[in-house]
Amino acid sequence: MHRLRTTVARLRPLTAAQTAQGLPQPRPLEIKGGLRMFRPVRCLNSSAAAEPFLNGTSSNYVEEMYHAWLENPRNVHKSWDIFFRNANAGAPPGAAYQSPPPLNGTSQGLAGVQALVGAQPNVEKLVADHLAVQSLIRAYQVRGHHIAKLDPLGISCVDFDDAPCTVGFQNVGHHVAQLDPLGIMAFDLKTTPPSRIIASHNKLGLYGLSESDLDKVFRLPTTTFIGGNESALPLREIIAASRCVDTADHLSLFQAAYCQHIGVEFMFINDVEQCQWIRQKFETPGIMQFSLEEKRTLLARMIRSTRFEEFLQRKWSSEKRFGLEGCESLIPALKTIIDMSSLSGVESVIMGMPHRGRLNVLANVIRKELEQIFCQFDSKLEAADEGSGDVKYHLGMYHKRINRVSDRYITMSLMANPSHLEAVDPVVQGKTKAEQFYCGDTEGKRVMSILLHGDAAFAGQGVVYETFHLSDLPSYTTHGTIHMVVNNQVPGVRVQSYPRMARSSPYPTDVARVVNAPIFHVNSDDPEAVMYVCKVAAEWRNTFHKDVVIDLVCYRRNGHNEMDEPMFTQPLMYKQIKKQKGVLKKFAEKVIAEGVITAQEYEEEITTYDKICEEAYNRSKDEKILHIKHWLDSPWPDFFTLEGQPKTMSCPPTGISEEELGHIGKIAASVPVENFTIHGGLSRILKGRANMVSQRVCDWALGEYMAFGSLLKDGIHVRLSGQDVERGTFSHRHHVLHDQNVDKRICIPMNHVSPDQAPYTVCNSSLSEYGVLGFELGFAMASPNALVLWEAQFGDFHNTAQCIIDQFISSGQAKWVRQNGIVLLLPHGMEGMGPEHSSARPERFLQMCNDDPDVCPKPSEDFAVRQLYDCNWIVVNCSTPANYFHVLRRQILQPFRKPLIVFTPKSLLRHPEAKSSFDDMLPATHFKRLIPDDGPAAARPEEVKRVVFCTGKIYYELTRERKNRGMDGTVAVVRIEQLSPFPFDLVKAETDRYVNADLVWCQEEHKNQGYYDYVKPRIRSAIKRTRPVW
Ligand SMILES: Cc1ncc(C[n+]2csc(CCOP(=O)(O)OP(=O)(O)O)c2C)c(N)n1
Repeated sequence: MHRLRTTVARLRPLTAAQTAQGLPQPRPLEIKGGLRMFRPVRCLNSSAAAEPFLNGTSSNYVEEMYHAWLENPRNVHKSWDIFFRNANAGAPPGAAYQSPPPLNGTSQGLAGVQALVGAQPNVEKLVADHLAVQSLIRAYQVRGHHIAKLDPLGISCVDFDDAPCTVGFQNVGHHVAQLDPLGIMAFDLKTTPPSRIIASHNKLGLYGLSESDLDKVFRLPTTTFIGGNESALPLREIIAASRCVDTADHLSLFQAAYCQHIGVEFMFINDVEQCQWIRQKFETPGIMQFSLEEKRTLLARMIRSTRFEEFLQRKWSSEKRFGLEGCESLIPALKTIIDMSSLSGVESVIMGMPHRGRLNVLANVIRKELEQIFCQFDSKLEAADEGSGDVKYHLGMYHKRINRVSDRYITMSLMANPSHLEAVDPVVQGKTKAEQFYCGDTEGKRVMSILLHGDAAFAGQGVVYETFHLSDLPSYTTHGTIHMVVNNQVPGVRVQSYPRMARSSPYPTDVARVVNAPIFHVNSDDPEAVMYVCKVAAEWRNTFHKDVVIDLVCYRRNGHNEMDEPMFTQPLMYKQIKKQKGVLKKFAEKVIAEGVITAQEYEEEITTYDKICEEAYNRSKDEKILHIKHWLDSPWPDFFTLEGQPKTMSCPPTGISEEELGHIGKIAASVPVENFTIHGGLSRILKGRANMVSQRVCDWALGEYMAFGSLLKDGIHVRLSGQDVERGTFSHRHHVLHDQNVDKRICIPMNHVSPDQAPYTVCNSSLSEYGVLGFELGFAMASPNALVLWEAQFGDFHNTAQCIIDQFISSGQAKWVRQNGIVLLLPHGMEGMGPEHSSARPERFLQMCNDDPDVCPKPSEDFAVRQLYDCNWIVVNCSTPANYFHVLRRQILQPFRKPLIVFTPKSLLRHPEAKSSFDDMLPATHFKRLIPDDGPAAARPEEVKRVVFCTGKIYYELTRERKNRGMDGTVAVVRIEQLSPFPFDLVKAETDRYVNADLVWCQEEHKNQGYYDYVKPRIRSAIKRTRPVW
């Protein structure tokens, strides 16, 4: 009760008139920025109802009353006056108090009580008014963006529900609900103060306010910066008055902050500090100011952006170029982000973007030589290397240059991307993470990413969501990405007409809300607003290292491409677009009127840039050959020769010394940290490993340990990522040990192999295949000196990442001359899990191999390596731990990088026969592409009636059956361990040995699945079709 009354005293509103008339000790009226500002005034001689006598603990309050009374007894209420007089006269504690005198005369008692009761509704109104104003303020913060003028065409079709919506407890109450049955929920949601808010524009009545309240002065809550230095304002200035006001001069402060060309969506963020930060950036009066220099730079950038597209249009009017017309502000937007980031210490920016505006970004942001861009429009240009066609809008780029604003070097790379929209998002994240990792940038202060999106793709593609969900995971975070949505309000190529048909969310950006990324919607026809928003976004990223989204609301002046007729499907929109004055023109007129630049200077600037383009165009005619390798987003300069070739065409043996095997084996069987208690079951597993080491054998997990450990020892970073990879889905790996007594205490023995080893990263991923595989692919792009592996929990799950496999992994080199050594581990085997959950679908991977089934490559000394160099990827199914060990090491020791697909076993992980001796892993040993039969059949090959070729685990079933049937001497079982590139030479050698045998392929998969369709024609080619293959 005491608190409420104290608050009531503070909240009492004064009308502006009262304030100006000078009620007790009025403070001066100030004029600021054309707005009247009122200082708050404390009224201490308020009514008995407003200030009933307080007992108890309000010492501050009493003290204030006392000081006010000392100044002038009339400043305070009669009851306080009597109290202080009595107290000063020496009345004992408790005796100084007298009941308040009645307001209407001298009689006390009932009349006094009635007076209090009668005044109560005023108190309630007082409280209600202030709460209403707070609600209104919050409503602007929450929903101001709904009425912001974001659409440059003024025809926005996004229909926001104007019905009252309550937030507050309803919105954030779930943050404090006790949801975790264990009561140990680690997730710490900071709550915004719960309150009930009705957001609706110009509906004072809904808040219990009326026009007569507009001149009352209200104290501002601490959750707004709208008052600048003032802590109270008249309602009229806080919010929009009931009648619509058009000119900026007459806008209310909240309208100016939230309802103009910038719409800020942030109130869903559950961090008070972050919300306050954003409020300060957008509410502080006069905060959006630019220097003359900034305005000039902005104009120059707008000129480049606009004139570049116009130049292309003039020169190649009948070519597709996916131009930026209608969103020319994108270029200054990106450049502002890069300037700000460079100023704050960022040295490398990695970007991913779709086709629209890509050439402009290459020319004016990355600063690729213009002639290199123009020459690509020449149809006679020949490719010098293996890269393939239609790459103009897909090529990547890497460029280091001085940033003029910060005067510091900055490297910019634009990742090559496929047509599949948004597929590049996680790849950019992975590459960014890798660059951060390799330069020790643990907080993302030196390397950052920017992702550009189309509005339809951002809303529609699930990988956007998957990528957002990586953004705050320790092993996947890139410490904040700036997302820029080129929202031209045309959701699709040409078939769909309205956003209403393309998504179910009001904005295309709503997906970002799941990670609490603030969303800044901005009208792209206001370049200054765009620049401001970009500055804030860069500062946000630099301050909080979290994702942020800029929704650049624009339009598409042409169709999907320049050849398209948009009027077919969007007649009204395009009528409006035809009338729309270009943004450059509008902005130039504005800054010329402001005196920032003269009309003549403007024309000169245009002429200068046009001349630059013209000269580059002339030079471009000299380019006869297109070198796609000049368009690499991640060059590996020391890995190749200057000509971009492998330094050798041989691969050293992949075995390691006995001593090294023993040492790594010991680490794999130990807990290399003191006082660390592991689970009893795990102790048994480690003991089993120790036994194997003493017997000089490896099972699958130990073979993998040997490969990883030895590479780490040689300074090769190893990163293994995927769902449950730390333990291994089949509980065989256990690379991360957990202390059973200390929560979250872990130990990774692999990081204890050697003092100067490379770090080992093993990380359980989120439950995503598309996003995580894309991420790891990007990680593997950053450096050739890392073994990056992604393991599917079960092999069939790779199909949700099919886009990354099809678009990047299988075809990346052919399209972009881009090598990548990513390893896919795909548990495979028909082991009782049903038809859709057993197979990693080897047939699909084999179908995408580029080796010709009908052509046996010529035998040569470096046959095996050359075959690897020529293939698009390597597909293996190893039957022994030793071969798995070798193939992993070969990935790094071979002089180039190729993706490696490994079908890994399930039951073989614990199969007693699926073990390898150390002898098979010693120096001079290597990966066996084919393992011949080494039993009685091989000893007397002429007696063999049948050679059974197979791959993987079925070998063990075949040999058991052969033994059971007493056929060891008549049936040879040959394992093809490397399916692609196909070991034509070794298969031929085997068939030559068994001259009297028929040739059979055996697999556990159905005949139209598995390997049969791939191997059969190749075996036949290997033997020149001299014998049938069954
Ligand atoms: C995954 C995928 N599906 C479909 C397409 C075909 N496509 C190319 S551009 C485009 C429209 C994309 O719209 P939006 O994201 O709004 O970008 P805009 O073209 O309008 O800039 C579509 C559907 C594609 N490239 N990728």
